[in-house]
Amino acid sequence: MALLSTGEFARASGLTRKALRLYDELGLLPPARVDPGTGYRCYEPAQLERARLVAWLRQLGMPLAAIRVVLVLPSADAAAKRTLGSFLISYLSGKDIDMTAAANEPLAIRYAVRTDIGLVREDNEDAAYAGGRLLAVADGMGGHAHGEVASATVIEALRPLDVAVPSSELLNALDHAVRRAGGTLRDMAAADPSRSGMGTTLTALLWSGSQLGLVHIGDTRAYLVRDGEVFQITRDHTLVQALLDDGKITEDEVASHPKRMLLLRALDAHHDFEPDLELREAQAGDRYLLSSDGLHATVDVDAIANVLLTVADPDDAAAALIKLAIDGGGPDNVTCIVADVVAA
Ligand SMILES: [Mn+2]
Repeated sequence: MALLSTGEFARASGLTRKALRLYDELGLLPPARVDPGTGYRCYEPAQLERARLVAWLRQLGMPLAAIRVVLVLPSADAAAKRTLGSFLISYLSGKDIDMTAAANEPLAIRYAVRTDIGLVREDNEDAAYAGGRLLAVADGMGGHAHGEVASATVIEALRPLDVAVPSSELLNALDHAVRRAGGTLRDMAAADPSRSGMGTTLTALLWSGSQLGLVHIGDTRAYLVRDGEVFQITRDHTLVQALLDDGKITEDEVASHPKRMLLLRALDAHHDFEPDLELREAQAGDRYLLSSDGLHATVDVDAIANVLLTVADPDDAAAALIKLAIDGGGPDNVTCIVADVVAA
């Protein structure tokens, strides 16, 4: 079928050319084709339906961010239709509702964070952040004062995400923040070569309704407790994990392996390692643990699971886990965030 010029498409859809340009920039309504020479935009007739929907919602005064959420809803999804219907009814009756949260089951988290320098180290190079929508643990490396800078840098890059991020943008937002942090580390190392060896791990969770974005690089970990079972939901980017995966060593050999500390991936000034990114579904009743390797390198997984399954209060559980690491000799900094998912 013949493509429509911008002018034809604007007339047919009731949107101005200026609006079409804006909606393209926002990713709401990208043209079917942009001529590489002239830059002229062309649209398919089939895009008219979406354009008319955008025009109609704009006439109602619906904010662009909410329109974006509506457009990504699968049209056959009954729950999504209900959400849109309730939004429109609320909107037309003058009530304000949060479209991003309403698209999902409303969940909240009860969280606690604890960190300890341990018994051996002179600095605490771990950094953490815990807020209503964002949980993050980073373990810095690179020697005196530098590891702290690296872990704080990535946490600072993530901190602005502790707001209402639409669920369709969770992974983009996390990926973007991690890349920005990598850029900052590169700038710091270029300005001060003594910092060129610094780097950090990162494990973070970002909530939007019942959707959960997970970003992970290095050997900090995330665990999920669901239905009385404990699952490690991140995979360490370490040499020993790779050797385990290849069947070259056994679980029992990990603890005594001479290179058990060696990371294959971290966020640093020299590499462009990809973080693991994953979208997950949270449920009321879930419990999450984010922790630095000061916990799992010292405390065995059964003892960690026992605390997670038996200590009800998140802060008491985080404190009990830290105590296990200290009782085990506290050879490293240790940080734990325990978060319980509850119906809002
Ligand atoms: Mn550590």
